[in-house]
Amino acid sequence: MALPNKPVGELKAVRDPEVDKRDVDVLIIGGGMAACGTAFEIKKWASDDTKILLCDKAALERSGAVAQGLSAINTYIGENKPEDYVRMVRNDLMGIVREDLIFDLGRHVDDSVHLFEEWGLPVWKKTDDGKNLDGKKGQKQGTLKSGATPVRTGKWQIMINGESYKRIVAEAGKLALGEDNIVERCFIVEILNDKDDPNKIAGAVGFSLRENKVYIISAKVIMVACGGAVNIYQPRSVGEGKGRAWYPVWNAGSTYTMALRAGAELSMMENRFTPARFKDGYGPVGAWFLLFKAQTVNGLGEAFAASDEAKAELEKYAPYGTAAVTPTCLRNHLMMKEYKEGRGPIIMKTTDALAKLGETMSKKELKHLESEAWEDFLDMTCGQANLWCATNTEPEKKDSEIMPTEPYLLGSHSGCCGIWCSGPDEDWVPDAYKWGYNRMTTVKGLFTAGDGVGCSGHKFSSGSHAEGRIVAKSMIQYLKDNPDATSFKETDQELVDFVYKPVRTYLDNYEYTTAADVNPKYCKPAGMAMRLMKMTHEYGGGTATYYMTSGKSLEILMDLFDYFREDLENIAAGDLHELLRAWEINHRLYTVQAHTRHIQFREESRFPGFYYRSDFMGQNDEEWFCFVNSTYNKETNEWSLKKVPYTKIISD
Ligand code: SFD
Ligand code: AMP
Repeated sequence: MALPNKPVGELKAVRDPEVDKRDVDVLIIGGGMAACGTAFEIKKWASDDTKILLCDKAALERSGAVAQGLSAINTYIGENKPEDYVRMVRNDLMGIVREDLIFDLGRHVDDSVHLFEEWGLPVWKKTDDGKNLDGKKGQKQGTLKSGATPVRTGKWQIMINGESYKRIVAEAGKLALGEDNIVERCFIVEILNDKDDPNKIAGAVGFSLRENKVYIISAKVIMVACGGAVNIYQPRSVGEGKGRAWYPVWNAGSTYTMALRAGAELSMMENRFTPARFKDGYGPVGAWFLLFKAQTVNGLGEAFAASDEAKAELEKYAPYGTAAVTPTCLRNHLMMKEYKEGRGPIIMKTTDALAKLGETMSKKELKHLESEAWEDFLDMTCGQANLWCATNTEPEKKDSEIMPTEPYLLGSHSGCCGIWCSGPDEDWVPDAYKWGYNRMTTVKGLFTAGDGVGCSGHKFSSGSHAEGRIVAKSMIQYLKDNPDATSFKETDQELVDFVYKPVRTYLDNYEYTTAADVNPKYCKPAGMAMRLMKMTHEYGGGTATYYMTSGKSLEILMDLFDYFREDLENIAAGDLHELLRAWEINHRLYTVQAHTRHIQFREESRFPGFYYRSDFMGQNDEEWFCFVNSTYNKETNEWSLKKVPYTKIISD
């Protein structure tokens, strides 16, 4: 249950918090799409006496990437084949993906979409004469499960009225799991390993955002699904626009950091996502490209993406660049080329697109189309709609600029970084890809889903939910095989001291100066956040350098990370939200270190448009057509990286 907000101000942190100890069989960390899938599914497989706990740093109804809602479900297989879904994902991610995980997801995802509709999510439908019906009218056409036709934007995407998407999905998860088994406003800081087997999990530690309380949780099996990582690079929106980003600012790389610190192997952490978005408001472009068939032009008004020069550029990246749908990174790459050669900005011709669609519509239908254009943003990025209002932008009268954003790390959207997981234990899955329990990481008892699973992008909201459900079944299977209690070596006192260290640093030193934020004895999270983002922005291929980095820049960055890590020991927090930010910075640091170390290791530019190595431009299939995996040793602060072979399962 979530505790209510305090009537005024922040809750001051105290030196000695209360300790709340829990002993459960299953711990679910996170409350997003994946975790809600697990919450919904798990009791079906567990025995009645299985103790399950879910901890979310926020409130399930509006937490994670779907907080504001969404206007499309980007993975619905429908009339397509899961094999073709694998081919699409493989092409979009430049060839190196885990086809077992993707196929497994593709064959299960539609069931989650059918459930969403059953729970009340309005899905747009096509009429027999090809018209689009949304809202209640769409619902009257019948359900997808009963054979109604969705409004497809692309081959895989369907339109929804999804402002309340997360509330609907959370409600079902909460109901199935029971509110007593859910702790909201609880930030998990660290996963704890078993005292006798360092490659096995035994619990986790976190703290409350509403009370001075530390949670110490023993668990036999854990799922970590805390989404991706945002604000690891300086965003384009700074100063007055600070806080705006496309992916959810509150997802701080906790998935990757907690897993890597527990010893889990990561994979393809070099991959990132720098989505083309409506400039400054970060409004998504998918509906504009696919549903409204809008075109982009450069600053000279040229349709640059269709030019002969663009074709020649894409041919360099065949077979991906020459495929029917250009991979996301290469679409960006073409834009970056325009910017770099002085032909920016890039303009989305919203006016032409709506005018063309309007040619065959009545006045009423046209009005409805215009309101759909607004709803696309009001459903999932309402800041973009605000920006349109603020800048007198009526999309039918005035075009908008689009631009690739700062880098985000994620494994569920059009990126594929994450944790190296076992695939399904089935005979068509290569031995190197499976070790017993589907979606278990390389640490015994630690599972992940959604943004956490590496090498398997394009799951989106529906796929993340479906993957959470796959994990539910798999965790219970693991629990049945491993019923014995686990225990960690840390004492309660050590764990409290660890989690509340920033509070103690603050209380010990704040009286030394008159301004709480300026103190020679500590650093505050706000300043550390800016410092981290400046480092990665300039040296790690941020927007400052058009996503370009090099061996030398990365070498400097690694040094800066070391100083940063030392200073993090002196981070201070005066209230509970500041304590949250202190730990978020810590999680961001480890995540972005993993990211840039992978970029350093992979001596090629596999994903042009997402990032470039100036010293290794172009792809080098001979040496680098493989996964890059890494591990971290928290006792020695050492990273190890290696190449892992790729196996093709689905033919071209
Ligand atoms: O338009 C801790 N996504 C889209 N998916 C679609 O299907 N259609 C779209 O239209 C999509 N688009 C889109 C999308 C996302 C965003 C932000 C926008 C637009 C603006 C992607 C999906 O949303 C995404 O794939 C899934 O949500 C991923 O699911 P998951 O479960 O991996 O992550 P989450 O939902 O963000 O949840 C994370 C949870 O973890 C919690 N958390 N809890 C405890 N301790 C910690 N340390 C924690 N750290 C985080 C969070 O509170 C949250 O509950 S479009 O662009 O294409
Ligand atoms: P976005 O709004 O960019 O997140 O995209 C939503 C969905 O549309 C995702 O499945 C994207 O892969 C897809 N998409 C976006 N833009 C294009 C495009 N220009 N061509 C093909 N697919 C696209």
